Amino acid sequence: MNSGVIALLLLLSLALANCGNVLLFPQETDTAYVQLSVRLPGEMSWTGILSSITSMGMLFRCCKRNKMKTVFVVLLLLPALDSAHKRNVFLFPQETDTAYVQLTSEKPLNLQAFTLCMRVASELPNDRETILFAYRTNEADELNVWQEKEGYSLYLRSSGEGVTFKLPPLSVVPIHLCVTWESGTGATAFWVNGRRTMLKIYRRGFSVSQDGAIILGQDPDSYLGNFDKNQSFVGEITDVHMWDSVLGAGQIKQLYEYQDLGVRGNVLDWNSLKYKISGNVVDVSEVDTEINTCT
Ligand SMILES: [Ca+2]
Repeated sequence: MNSGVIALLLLLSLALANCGNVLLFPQETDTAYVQLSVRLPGEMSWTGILSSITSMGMLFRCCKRNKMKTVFVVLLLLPALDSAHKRNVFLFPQETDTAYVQLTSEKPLNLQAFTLCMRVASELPNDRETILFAYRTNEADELNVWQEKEGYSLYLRSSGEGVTFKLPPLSVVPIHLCVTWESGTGATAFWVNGRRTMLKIYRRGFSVSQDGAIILGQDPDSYLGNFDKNQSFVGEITDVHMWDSVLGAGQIKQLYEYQDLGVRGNVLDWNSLKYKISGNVVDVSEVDTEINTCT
């Protein structure tokens, strides 16, 4: 076995160890090629291109040791595109006191703990109060999340006494934002792109009450009413999930990194979301692809 073949085998093994498909074109020819086919994944409504490699044997047969003068090695690391997911993005194009989306939860929001996550982007200035999530009963603002001048805030059954975390303001690049709270200790934290803030103690011993309305886009000062244009949300919101427990750091990091698109909130599940749009909210359907990686 000459040194060229050994080098090729070494490159091949390194590439395979890296978990990619390797196309090896051993010599100049006018016959060897790989045709890439188009596959329609079952149940998916999009068209994807997936490499279908069937010619490796032919390529190796083309290699004649005594004629090997020039070696071309092409390493194509092609991750397998195994599945695609459609994702709704709610786009709030302008300040209004009419546009909002009402979400229907999977279960009542009588909560002693929660994790609430979303992906959100906005160009609104942070010297303005901007509602990010509102859950209001007939009686009170039960669970509200805001962007305010100082950062992001959580308010439980109050519009005046919240807990605020100093964080950079929203921008046109979406961030993955979560807030976690649990009644036993009152431990509260925000999570930005998978990273937790320091904990703060808020509303220890409290319970969130059921029978409210969940809305995105507006802050209701009464049940589904009394909106204020200057507090409305402008931008895009997607991937809203809510759990009745505090998720672990690893799970939140996975959500941020799209590593587990099977993770679904048991209170709000964006993958099977039931919602009703009022006013000027654009519901954009985005296709996202889960990329399998090898370990
Ligand atoms: Ca208000």
